Parts: sequence; C-alpha cells; structure tokens
Amino acid sequence: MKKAIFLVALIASGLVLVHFGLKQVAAVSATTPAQFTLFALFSGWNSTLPPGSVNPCTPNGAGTCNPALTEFRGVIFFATIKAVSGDFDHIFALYRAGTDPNTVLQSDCTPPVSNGCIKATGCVGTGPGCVLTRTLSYNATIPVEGSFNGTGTIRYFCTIHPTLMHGSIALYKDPDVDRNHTVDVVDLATVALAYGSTPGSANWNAVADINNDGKVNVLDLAFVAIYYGSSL
Ligand SMILES: [Cu+2]
Repeated sequence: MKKAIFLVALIASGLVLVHFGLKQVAAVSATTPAQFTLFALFSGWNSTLPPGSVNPCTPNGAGTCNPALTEFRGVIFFATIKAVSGDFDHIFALYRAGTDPNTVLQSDCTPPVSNGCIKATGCVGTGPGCVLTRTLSYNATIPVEGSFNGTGTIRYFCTIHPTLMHGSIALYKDPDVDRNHTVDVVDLATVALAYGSTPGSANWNAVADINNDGKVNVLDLAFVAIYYGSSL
C-alpha cells in the first residue's frame, strides 16, 4: 500500500512538473541551489542591458532581471555579488518582506540595523572602498513552524539604487527533509508518506509541508522532485 502511494505520488509530481512548468530560477544552479551569483547593474540585478544603462530591465522576477530566488529554511545560502565593468558602485543587502524600496537607505544596514535591513555587503565596483566581488551568507529561520501561512519571503536590494535593483527570495522548508545534505529518495518518500495529510491527520508530518500551507499535496512533492539530487 505504501509503495503504491509512493508510485502514484511520483507520477503525480512528474505530471505537475510538466503541466505547470515549475522550474528553478536561472540564478540558482541545479546541484547547489544554496549558492547563487548576482551581477550588480544599475538597470537591475542580473540585467542583460549594457553596463551603465539607466533604463530598468524587464520583466522583473525573470532570471535576467532582478530574479525571484528560492532558498530553504535552515540551509545557509551563499550569495556572490559581482561588479560589472562600466557600471556604477552597488551594495547588496537583505531586507525583511514588505520593505518599501522608496524608503531603503544605505544607513539602514549600519549597526544597529533599522528599516528592515537584515544584512548587507560592502560596495562592489571601482569606487573608493569598493571591490569587484563580495559574498554574503544567510541562514533563514522562516517560514515559522505551525504558521501555515505559506512560504517565507525576504527581499534583496542595492541600498544605493533600491528602486531599480530589488528582488525577492521565497523561503521554503528544506526539501532535504532528513538533513543528510542530499535531496534523495528518502526525502521524496517522507513527503509521499504524508501525502494528502493536514494537521491532525494520522500521517501528518510538518516537515513534509514544504510550502507551509497546512497540507501535504502534489506541490510539496513536486518541490522535492525539482531539487532531487541537489546538495544542500
Ligand atoms: Cu546599486
């Protein structure tokens, strides 16, 4: 019976992947999703417009314009921020969800941090005090267990040019459910065994509710399938 559920779940997750075209964002490598690189351009992070362009890149949230990123609660992610020759100096910073780009200031991230700033790098570029590459690591603690109000969200900005250079990071529970650093068949099976459950169900397992919506369904299974084989 359990094997049957698992097989059905596997097939269902494959169908969802095909049907809805769920995919990882371009800035995240398939094998090491917790490491990503952002190129700092005035027109938008990872913009493909020429360096120095003052036109905003479009569409926002695409891999080549302020990409929407996906990371995991409890898995430290590493961002590599690269200056682009011919563009301006920039500062990468993480902020709490809901931060208005029009209010973001460099001083937010100077201790004691304020206005929702979580963490920032120094500047990338060729100006005084700037370097060509910076890195930033962060260990997310959201979504909060038991909240069931969906994924967690944080935002990223350039604190010098926040209205053009900003994007979001969706935070899911760790698809490496058993934390053995590989998303493998055990993780898929764990979600499959909780399939169809809600809090209170006999087979409910909170860690299997990857998108934190209070039900373990095909979306959770598909999410694990997307990252299958990844090192976390
Ligand atoms: Cu900037």
